[in-house]
Amino acid sequence: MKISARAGIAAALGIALVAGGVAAALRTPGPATAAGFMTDEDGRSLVQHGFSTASSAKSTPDGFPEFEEEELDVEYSDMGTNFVRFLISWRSVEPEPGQYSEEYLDGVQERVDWYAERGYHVMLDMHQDLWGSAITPSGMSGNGAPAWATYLDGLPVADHDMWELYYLEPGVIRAFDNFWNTTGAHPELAEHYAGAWRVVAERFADDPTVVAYDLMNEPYGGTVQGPAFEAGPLTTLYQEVTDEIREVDENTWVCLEPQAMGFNWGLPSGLGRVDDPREGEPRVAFCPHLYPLPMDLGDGFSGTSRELVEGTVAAWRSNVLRTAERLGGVPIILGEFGLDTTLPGALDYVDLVYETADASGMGVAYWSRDPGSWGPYEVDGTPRNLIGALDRPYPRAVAGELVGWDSEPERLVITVVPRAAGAAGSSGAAGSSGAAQVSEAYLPSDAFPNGGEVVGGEAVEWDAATRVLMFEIDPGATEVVITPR
Ligand code: MNI
Repeated sequence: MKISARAGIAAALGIALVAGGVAAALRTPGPATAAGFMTDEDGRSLVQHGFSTASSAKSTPDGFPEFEEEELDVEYSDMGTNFVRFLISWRSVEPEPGQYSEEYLDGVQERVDWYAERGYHVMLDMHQDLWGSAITPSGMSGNGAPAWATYLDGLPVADHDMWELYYLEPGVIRAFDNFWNTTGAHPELAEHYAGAWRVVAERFADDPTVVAYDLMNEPYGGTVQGPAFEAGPLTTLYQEVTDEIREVDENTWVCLEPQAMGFNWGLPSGLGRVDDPREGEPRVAFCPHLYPLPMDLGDGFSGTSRELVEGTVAAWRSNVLRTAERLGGVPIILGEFGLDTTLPGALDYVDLVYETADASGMGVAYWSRDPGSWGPYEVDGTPRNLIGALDRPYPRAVAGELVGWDSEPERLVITVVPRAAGAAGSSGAAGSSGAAQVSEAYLPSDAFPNGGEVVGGEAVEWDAATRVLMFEIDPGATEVVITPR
């Protein structure tokens, strides 16, 4: 990969900033784990394991990923996923101002149903990178926003080899400044964006498979950057979109991303709290991304890069937990991390990220489900090395108060807040159905061919076809340990 002098300087600056972030993280230890989880109808804590599906949706004319139903069966059988961060786009929902595409929403529904039939949950991700495809005449660079919402005001957008550098182009910065109304010229754009979300929420409000809306992929502030952007226009937009969604949908979680630049590298966020107008407990979550800077620059996880990346992951974790606490003790889903797994040490990095997410109580969506060097399969469908790293034991649903878990190839340790005998979550509690007290863990076939032995609880049922173990947790237990039987 060719790296320009400007990128080199940006990189050096970034590394200095990240090093500063690490020092800050070590000085002020924050919360150790997420304070909340999304829950199912029975109140069980849900853990998400899956992919962002898929990058190909950014550029297909119909806005759908190049992904077929059969591929979902293959994915389940290879990795036991239960979740997808499914890419949708503003350009597809609202192709002309105020005109919404029912045909597109039908297509999204059709795909959501594939997941529903297999017991998955879906988070719809309103994706954008570099604003939209209308930033250049070729349409080859950005994605997300419709052409009619793209106001470059005559400013140039030069071509680059490294895609991130388009973010520094005057025309792209202006497109964002118009959206956030920093220019004062286009207050209608954010209203349209919230309106597009309302239409999506109207469609999926009563669909139990769609559990969350990721309100904006990798937000970028144009000329307003960092905490000024996050605490200002970004928090304001999230509040407006949340209010609009709640007019039609009281149930689905809204998931907030921080500014991508900086946070993805381990720096803190200035995102403000969003109030959920729904009745009852708020359903707001935090969906950050993780892309350590040395890896953006094409390094693997070895040598000097390995130490910088380890420092980044530690700083990122503490900033994620601190931000989630500030947002109200909200659930966390790592919405994107990923890398070219042909790089040295790549699978060790994947392990490190899962260990970090597991110990902190975060769901994970790997970037991405596309074939090729970052993905689980080659273009011809041949399985890649990533599969072994992603096919790990994990708790899918836990009855009771989940804290975190530790997943080794032949051992899954689930940490919970102990409950008293007879309290909600115990088997045979008066007046509640048996099903609500059962927890579920996914156990890979290689290490757990016959299911699992449970210490700190009791195995109830092993489904050899789905490789899901149902189990109950003993009253008073702080830990459930599952090993192969
Ligand atoms: O790493 C980034 C990223 C770097 C820099 C910037 N700015 C300069 C604003 C923004 C974002 N993004 C990583 C991944 N995110 C997209 C999809 O959301 C993936 O294609 C990237 O690999």
